[in-house]
Amino acid sequence: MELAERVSAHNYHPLAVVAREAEGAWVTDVDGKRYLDALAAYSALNFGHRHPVIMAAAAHQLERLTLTSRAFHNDQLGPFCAGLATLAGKDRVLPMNTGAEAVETALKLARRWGYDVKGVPENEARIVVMSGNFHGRTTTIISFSDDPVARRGFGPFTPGFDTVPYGDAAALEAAITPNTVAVLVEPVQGEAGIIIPPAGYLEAVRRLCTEHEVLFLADEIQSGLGRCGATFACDVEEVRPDVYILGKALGGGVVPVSAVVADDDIMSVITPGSHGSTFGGNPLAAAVGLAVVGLLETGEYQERARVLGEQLRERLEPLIGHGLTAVRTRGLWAGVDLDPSLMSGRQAAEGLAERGVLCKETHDQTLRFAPPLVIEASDLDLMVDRFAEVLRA
Ligand code: IF1
Repeated sequence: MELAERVSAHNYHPLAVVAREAEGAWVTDVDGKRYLDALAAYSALNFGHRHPVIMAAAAHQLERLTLTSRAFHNDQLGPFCAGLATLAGKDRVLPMNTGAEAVETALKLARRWGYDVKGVPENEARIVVMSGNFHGRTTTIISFSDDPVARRGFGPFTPGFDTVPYGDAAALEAAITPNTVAVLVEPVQGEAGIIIPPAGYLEAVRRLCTEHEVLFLADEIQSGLGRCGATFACDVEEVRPDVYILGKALGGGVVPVSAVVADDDIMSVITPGSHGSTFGGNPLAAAVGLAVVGLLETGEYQERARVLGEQLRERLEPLIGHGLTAVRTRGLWAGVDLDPSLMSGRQAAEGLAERGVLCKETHDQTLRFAPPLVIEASDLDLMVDRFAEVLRA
């Protein structure tokens, strides 16, 4: 820990836990202490640490071919894109690596679609984004963040974005102009504290986008791939966006894998040489991504998230008024607001770490629970029992 603090940039303030190995929902530190992982790398570990199916796919591919660049084909990209496109009910996949790259890709896709298909005048495209959004850390993405900590000292910023209150369909309708090409929205806001929009909001976004010929870009990087009790968070409201933006768990917790998934009438505006990435769609990433698609095709993990999420909600809600002021859940994902007079989110996370549970606060008073979807029901109870102990301490 001291070495890392001496030689790596201080862009994080980690808990004093040094992980050495992990399996499933459990992490072991360098002293042999075991922790239950209630963060799952912000939902990048939906299938747990080192899931055997994912590790087997990675090991097999490591023995054959790891990288070619996109200058040539490889035998893994086709099957991966076909599997993911089918899972999403779309025609085509543009593979990238990190979530931010997929968000940037979707923004470029929407702008070019606006010019080439919708007929918006060049350089006049507008994209509507939400208050409280988190879509990544690139300069363009923080240009439309409303978090001063994410923006300070990083200007000048990219123009072309209009912000509306999250969950407010009327405000969204008012913000759409003839030059609006897309709406970018998290179906559930993660960093904001697992903020669930009012019932019917995602349907309203869908209706408004259809009426005004605007692309509905769903950032499912954190909410997708089983976390919300369905393949995508949009599925919970039976809404189908024009573009799925995926990442995190798509890489199985092994390598960064992200993707933009859409039909041909949108994806066809991307022509050879107009967008790319050294590692996007590499054979190792594609092999792991295909294994993840295979895990999601059974529906087993979506069901687990639903059933365990219900157990989590039933265990957390009685704590309202006993240390908590609010509980928000969707699938196996919970945001709880701590009573400020009791403790901060950081203090709660530290208390949980002392009791062998890894968690992370978001902003000052909110703690988020996002254990791997492979967690045992008994371990989920243990997680809440430890949390109740922290609140009582
Ligand atoms: C950090 C937050 C979570 C995301 C959504 C895109 C991205 C993310 C909905 C970008 C990434 C990560 C980034 C990481 C911590 C974590 C995070 F606290 F930052 F906001 F999860 F809530 N869309 N979220 O949640 O994906 O480029 O990171 O692969 O930056 O501290 P990425």
